[in-house]
Amino acid sequence: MFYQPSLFGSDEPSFDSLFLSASRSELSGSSWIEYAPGWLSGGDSLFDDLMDRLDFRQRTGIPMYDRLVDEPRLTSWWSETESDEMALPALADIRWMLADRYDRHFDSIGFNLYRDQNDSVAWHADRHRTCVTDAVVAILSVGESRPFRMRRNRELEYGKGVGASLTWGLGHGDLLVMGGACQHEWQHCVPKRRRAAGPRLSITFRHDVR
Ligand SMILES: O=C(O)CCC(=O)C(=O)O
Repeated sequence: MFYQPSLFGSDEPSFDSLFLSASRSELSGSSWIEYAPGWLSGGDSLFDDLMDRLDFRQRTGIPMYDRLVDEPRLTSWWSETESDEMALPALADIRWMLADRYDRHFDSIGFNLYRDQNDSVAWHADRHRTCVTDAVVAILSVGESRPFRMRRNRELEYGKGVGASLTWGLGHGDLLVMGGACQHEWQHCVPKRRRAAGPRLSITFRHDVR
């Protein structure tokens, strides 16, 4: 069954409130991933709406090996403490739906715009692991499909050899949720792509961000 928020016209975004396509994978350690392909439909109008409303910027001075570089993507940020809920009306129902399913109060949303195949984010784990032990991070992807990769955290694996990485192809309307100890035991990245790619927006819901 698809629930339809009342914001848009005929192709308004709707999401699978029963999470029928969701499947959970237990990862080694005490981490898990839930992946719901096609969770959102009407992603085109959501993409357009967010592009109109958000201000994106490029972070600079990001350490990369022995250099400081410009981050190869654009970002924007919404937080409950600093912004009005109605600044992003299309996401209000989605935020509450995720809160209900994952039992977390998602108080901030990060937006990452990968303009083309050359934009990417390097291997990392989310920084708010320093204040939350069992973080749930929900990523809703709209626009071009990009691979989302995960590998065991290299610091934990030191001396044990390099394990294989796991890959999900995150397409238009797909939802991927990381939970348990993912931000401690695992790292994730979105690599550059060789093949030409149009824009992709990842909408990343986090809780207890301080
Ligand atoms: O764009 C994505 O799917 C991942 C985003 C991410 O890992 C981050 O911003 O920390």
